[in-house]
Amino acid sequence: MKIGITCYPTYGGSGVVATELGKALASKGHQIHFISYALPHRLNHFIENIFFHEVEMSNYPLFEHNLYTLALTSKMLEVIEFENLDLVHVHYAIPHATSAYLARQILRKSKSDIKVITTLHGTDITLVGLEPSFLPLVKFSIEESDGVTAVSRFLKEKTLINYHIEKEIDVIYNFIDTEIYKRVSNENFKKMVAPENEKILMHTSNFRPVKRVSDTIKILERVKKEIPAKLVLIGDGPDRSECERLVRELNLQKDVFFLGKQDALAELLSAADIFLMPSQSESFGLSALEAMSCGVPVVSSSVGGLPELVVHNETGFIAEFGDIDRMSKYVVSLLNNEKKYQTFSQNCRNTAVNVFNKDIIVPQYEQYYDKILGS
Ligand code: GMT
Repeated sequence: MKIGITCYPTYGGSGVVATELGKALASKGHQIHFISYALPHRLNHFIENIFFHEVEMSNYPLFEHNLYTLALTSKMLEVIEFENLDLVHVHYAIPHATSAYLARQILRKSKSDIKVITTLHGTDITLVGLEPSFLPLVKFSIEESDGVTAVSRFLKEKTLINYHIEKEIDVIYNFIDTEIYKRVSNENFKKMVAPENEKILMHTSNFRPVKRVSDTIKILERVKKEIPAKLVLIGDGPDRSECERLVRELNLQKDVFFLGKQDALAELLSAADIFLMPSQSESFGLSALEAMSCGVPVVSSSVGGLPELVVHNETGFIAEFGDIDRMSKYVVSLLNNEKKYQTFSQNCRNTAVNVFNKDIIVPQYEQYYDKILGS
């Protein structure tokens, strides 16, 4: 199959899923054409069957705001025609689903056709998509897509309810390469962070307000009263300065490590005892899955799609978002019970391998493509 994939090329989870999907499909012999404004960051070396097409932006002085949606449409049209694509699969509805819709309509004028599949990831539906300036267009673009998938049951239900849509939406969960995300020895890092063998709590995110990163610091403060512990924060974003300020205010400078953006995540996650995800909204929680695949139990909020991933009292614990006391108690109780901890850790790895494995989920996308192309 010849497939066009459009996604945000940055560190966000939707871009990661789109890029890993493209790589997995390419390894199975499909020809994949990424169309975006920059090279997705996980495509940093040559991979057979993968091509990248950069969307060029005009800087004409009259256009005070950039017209990316239109430039993307034109690039999609060019690639669809020149490369003879079978379908375009866009990740994150805004504005990608709208550009793909426009491209398809333009092609229909010249009697050719292309199938458009939209995968919904999160805030495109639960947050920014609901803003009045986007809502009608998001609803329309979803309704007009030939196929729509969502990364959790929660997100599917939210889409149908919030946008009054009656369309069939298939749930295809996010996936993980369990051969890359697995526990490896990382004694040097452990020694650096926890020289006295303290327990290590970890969190990775883009430090957006919705992630509630400051809650992880408040959890550490409470946990430390019961067990010697450290906190490692990976990633960067708007809330980082505020978190650094909170660390100083609580006098936790020696206990909290800000690593910034990192690539070798499996090595870092392998050093963790508990992964924290106290988000206010989370349609799936890909970084929690990355941790679970490395055998790290998760203590998270119970919002969105998280309960579909973090099974309470099996692979971790969930609590209402903002309930820092309860999350801290869960961390302490799990870290104090070695037998239970080992069972949870094994459950996490098993869930990643048996439920969310790349080899299980990627064929679901292939079957979905066949279904849409045959319809
Ligand atoms: O929706 C976002 O905030 C951005 C998006 C991304 O690009 O990181 O994150 C969403 O998609 C991920 C991949 O499917 C999910 O794992 C995240 O849970 C989801 N984020 C939210 O729902 C806040």
